[in-house]
Amino acid sequence: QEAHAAQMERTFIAIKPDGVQRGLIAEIISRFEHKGFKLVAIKILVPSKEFAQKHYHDLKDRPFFNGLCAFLSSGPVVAMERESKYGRKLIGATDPQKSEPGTIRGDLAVVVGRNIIQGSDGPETAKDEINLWFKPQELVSYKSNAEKWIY
Ligand code: RTP
Repeated sequence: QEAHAAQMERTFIAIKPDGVQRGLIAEIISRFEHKGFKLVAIKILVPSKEFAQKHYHDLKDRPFFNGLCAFLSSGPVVAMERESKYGRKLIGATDPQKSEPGTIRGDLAVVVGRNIIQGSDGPETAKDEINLWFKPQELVSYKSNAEKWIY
């Protein structure tokens, strides 16, 4: 069981300032919780502009980079780490106009610059994002009995 937990893929998820200010924290968290993705870290913070630039460093050459970093640092963000492989399916396509109904963005967001949530796009970016946002002592390790029934 310990080995299983250690190997389980981890993903970083953040509810962006628009999701927090629209009062969607509980709605978004409940989607992951109901699916059965185990929460191992969570906190609320206002990221600095420099921190946002680090988080989005891959996009630094894109025309929307400055606006995106300004927006991420404009208010509280709820940062989470979960054990899950398929977070992106629940989140939906980057552009909410193209995300399927049933996904978080498809159901709750309208425009690409205000798509309420971010999730790692693969195991490598997940590791980088988790290291950027969380200290090791902020992660909890526990056995969820529900895993026996869901997975
Ligand atoms: P995320 O990292 O936020 O989950 O988003 P993603 O992988 O689905 O999309 P990515 O290409 O990494 O873009 C990061 C965020 O930038 C904003 N964006 N704006 N044309 C635009 O104005 C534009 N394109 C992307 C979105 O908020 C996207 O989530």
